Amino acid sequence: MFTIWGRPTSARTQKVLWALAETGIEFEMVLASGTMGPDGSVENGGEPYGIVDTPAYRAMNPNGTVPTIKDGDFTLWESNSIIQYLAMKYAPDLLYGGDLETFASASRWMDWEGNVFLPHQHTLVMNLVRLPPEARNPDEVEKARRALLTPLRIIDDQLSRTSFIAGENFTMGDIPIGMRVHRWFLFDLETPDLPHLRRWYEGFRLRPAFQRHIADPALHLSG
Ligand SMILES: N[C@@H](CCC(=O)N[C@@H](CS)C(=O)NCC(=O)O)C(=O)O
Repeated sequence: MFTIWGRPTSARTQKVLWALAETGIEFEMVLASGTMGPDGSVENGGEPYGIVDTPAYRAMNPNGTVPTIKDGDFTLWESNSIIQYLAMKYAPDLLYGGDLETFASASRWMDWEGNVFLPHQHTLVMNLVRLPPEARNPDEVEKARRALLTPLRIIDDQLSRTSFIAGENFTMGDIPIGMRVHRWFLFDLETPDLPHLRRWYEGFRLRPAFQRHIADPALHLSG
């Protein structure tokens, strides 16, 4: 039995759901969150899904964050580590071509997503979607937009040389950055010409796993 605890609007949960759908394994999802629930975010008066503050959940994930997975007796948190686990256990050929160097290259882009792209996109999410309108800061939005232009160009440059982020085939490395790039376009901010990134984006958007768990704008734009 494979279980994931998370919420559908969480970027980190979405990445894992995309990877799970790529593997095709059966899983159960338990809705869990301290900050959002069925009626939106706690910031906007909604009730959270909960669970993350219970002793049973904290015993699995002491951070009280989502996602967490349980595969049989094995428990794991940290979204990108979960994706790497899924890749190695269930889909090495599909998610890294069964090749160590491709795995390392994809893994590097996954770290980069968390270290370089995510902090600025988090600012955008808060100031465009999650915070109540009176608490949003347009200067912060512009600063974060500008800060993301460099990483977007780095992705575009990589994709001018390879079809996908870690080589000629789709890998697990495309999942975290792909989700972030989708969010970037949904925010509809001023964007430079990024022809290689656009070509890659138009391609992976057709994947059924992306369509199922990432594509819907409401998953990214509802606070
Ligand atoms: N580095 C962790 C971060 C986990 C994290 O902060 N998740 C967010 C959702 S994207 C969260 O739990 N937010 C609070 C909540 O929903 O209760 C990971 O990648 O899994």
